Formats: sequence, C-alpha cells, structure tokens
Amino acid sequence: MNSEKPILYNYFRSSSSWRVRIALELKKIEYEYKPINLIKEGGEQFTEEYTKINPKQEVPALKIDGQLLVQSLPIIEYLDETRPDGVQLIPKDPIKRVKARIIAEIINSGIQPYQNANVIKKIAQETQSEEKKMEWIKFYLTKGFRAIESALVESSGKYCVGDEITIADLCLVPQVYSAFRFNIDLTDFPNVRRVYTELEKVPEFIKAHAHRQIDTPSELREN
Ligand SMILES: N[C@@H](CCC(=O)N[C@@H](CS)C(=O)NCC(=O)O)C(=O)O
Repeated sequence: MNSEKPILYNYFRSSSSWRVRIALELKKIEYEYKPINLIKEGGEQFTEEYTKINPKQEVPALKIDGQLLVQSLPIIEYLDETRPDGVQLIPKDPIKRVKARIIAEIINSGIQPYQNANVIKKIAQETQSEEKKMEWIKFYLTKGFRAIESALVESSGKYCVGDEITIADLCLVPQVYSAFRFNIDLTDFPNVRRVYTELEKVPEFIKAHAHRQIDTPSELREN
C-alpha cells in the first residue's frame, strides 16, 4: 500500500463529498482537502485537469493507497474494508447490512441525483421558472424522505440501523441538511429528525460538517 497522505477532492456543501469526509473522520484518516468549487463561473468540476480525475465531472474523488477512487458509496466501502478497525461502517450482520445499504441507496440514487446542481440548473433552464425548479426539488426530496422514514420506523435505534453508526447515517446527515436548505418540511418524518439530532452530536460528524471546511464561505462558517 502507498503511504502518501490521501487527497479528497470535494466541495463543502456537496452531500456526496460530505459522506466521505465523515467516513475519513470516523476511520481517523488524515487527508489533504482539495476544494473544487462547483458553483463558481464555469465550475471547477468541468476543467480539463479535474475531468482527468473524475470524468463524470463530479465530486468527490479520493486519491488513496495509490488509487484514484470516485463514487462516494464504493469509496466508503473501500475505506471500511481496508481499515476495519474502529467504527464498522458496513455492518457485519447481513440483516443490518442490507438495511443500512437500503437507506444509503434511497439517498444515493433516489434523492441526491434529483437535486444535483447540474440537474436543477437544467430544469430551471428548460422551464424558465424558479418555481417549477423548486416544485421538482420538493417533490423528489419529499418522496425520498417518506421512504427513509418508513425504513427508519423499522430499523432505527439511536441511529439509522440500531445503535451503531453505519453508512446509512453518513448519507442521512448531508441529505437532511439539503432538505433544510431547500425548505423541505420534515414535520411528517419524526424518525428522520430524531436520528439527525443524535448524529449532530457526534464529534466526527461535527468536524465533517459543511460549515466547518476550508472552502466554507465566511457567512456560513461555524466553529
Ligand atoms: N453518485 C455520486 C454523486 C456525485 C455527485 O453528484 N456530486 C455532486 C455534488 S453532491 C457534483 O459534483 N455535482 C456537480 C454538478 O452537478 O455539476 C457519488 O456518490 O459520489
């Protein structure tokens, strides 16, 4: 294995990047933070240099063990397999494992893509309407959170699956943050809110929070 310090290409508010930041914290892996500004004119994800790192022009990407890895969930699985000490992000028990992966997948493929920056930009362009864009976001986020709430009724304890932190929790926190950002009403999802409140207290989650990164704009910065 290569012993160079890992490099995480990411953006403070990107939910997929944030999942990996939490995993790196929980696994106690020191890393170099390389900000990729997704919203500045032109977008740094579209540069020739970054497209070589991630041809899909998205964050995160993680350089680790001499490998360049993309896609947050496989990255988290890799970290868990190669650093099995400490918090087990993918539960060993098959029932807990499938439940954690179901919640992670609802978020990864059933919510985040619908509110991804380039998708909502296109919706706004095609419809020429901010209102239609917000309707789209509200519809898909609410639909996704309804599915998560119903999964949590059955699987949650202190966290998404029982009382141990899993990959599902790494996906939940950034997605709830996005819901707040887009003013999605989570009143009907008490388990989502309860688990989120618990996770907000965990030191590694606090450190990985969008408001505490080197590229967090000063108006959002928290200590
Ligand atoms: N499935 C991918 C999703 C990556 C993704 O969509 N990243 C977003 C930020 S959360 C992005 O880079 N968007 C850039 C764009 O929309 O132009 C993962 O989990 O890594």
